[in-house]
Amino acid sequence: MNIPELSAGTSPALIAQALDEAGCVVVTGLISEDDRNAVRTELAPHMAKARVVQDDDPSEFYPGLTRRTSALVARSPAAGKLVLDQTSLSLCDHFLTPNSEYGYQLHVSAALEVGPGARRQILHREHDSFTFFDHPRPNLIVASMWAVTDFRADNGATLIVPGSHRWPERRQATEDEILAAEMPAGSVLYWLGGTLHGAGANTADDWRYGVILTYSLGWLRQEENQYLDVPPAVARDLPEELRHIIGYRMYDALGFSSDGEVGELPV
Ligand SMILES: O=C(O)CCC(=O)C(=O)O
Ligand SMILES: [Fe+2]
Repeated sequence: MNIPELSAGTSPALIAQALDEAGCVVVTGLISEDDRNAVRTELAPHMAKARVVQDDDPSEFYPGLTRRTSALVARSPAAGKLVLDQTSLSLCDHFLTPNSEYGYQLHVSAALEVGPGARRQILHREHDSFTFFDHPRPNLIVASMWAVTDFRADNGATLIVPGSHRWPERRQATEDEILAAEMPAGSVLYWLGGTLHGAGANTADDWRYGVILTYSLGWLRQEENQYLDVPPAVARDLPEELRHIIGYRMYDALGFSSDGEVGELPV
């Protein structure tokens, strides 16, 4: 099975169909160069502080020779714009709303740079924390990786196993089933919570720069604690839709707070 590739402007229904069938899909041409540059510029002071581990520990989730920063909604308005991208939201509507009638939420935000010499990341599934559900698990997560630079097989493009979202838990991927999601800067790779994937090894001289944004059902615990990463004093000034998607709102009876009328910030 291959990674389907579609271009921006393709109907949301066709993108959703490809993602459903393969468990992954690349959509090209979704972010402009200006927006990519804005993300990099806004995050640069935070990336500069990221510690790059030189001695790789093979059991660590994140390989050495990589750089990461989170809390993107607080740190980068340009990344906040990506969180609300219409293609992403339409995929969340399709895959998450049936299991989460009061809405979905941002689950993780991070900029991930893979440096020369970095090893391959351990293949994993984004929904691995939700062990309560038996395999194959229901749709809990939609994930996206935004290519800020070109993603090539030799500079650490995300590795993905098409079709693995429907596999039994124990089935291991063979090498020929693991594909590099090569895509030009400005593209996005989408995958489902059950699809096996991980960052590729970087055998080239340049750093691969990607922004991962994942979304989950509104009644699950978020992987990134948005209330700490985007505290009320920051959330108050965000566009309402962005504040809502990071969790400053009620999900039915869940999430009230004594300070807000319905679990939302007073504005
Ligand atoms: O960096 C990548 O290509 C993948 C990262 C990833 O899968 C993760 O952080 O969960
Ligand atoms: Fe992942």
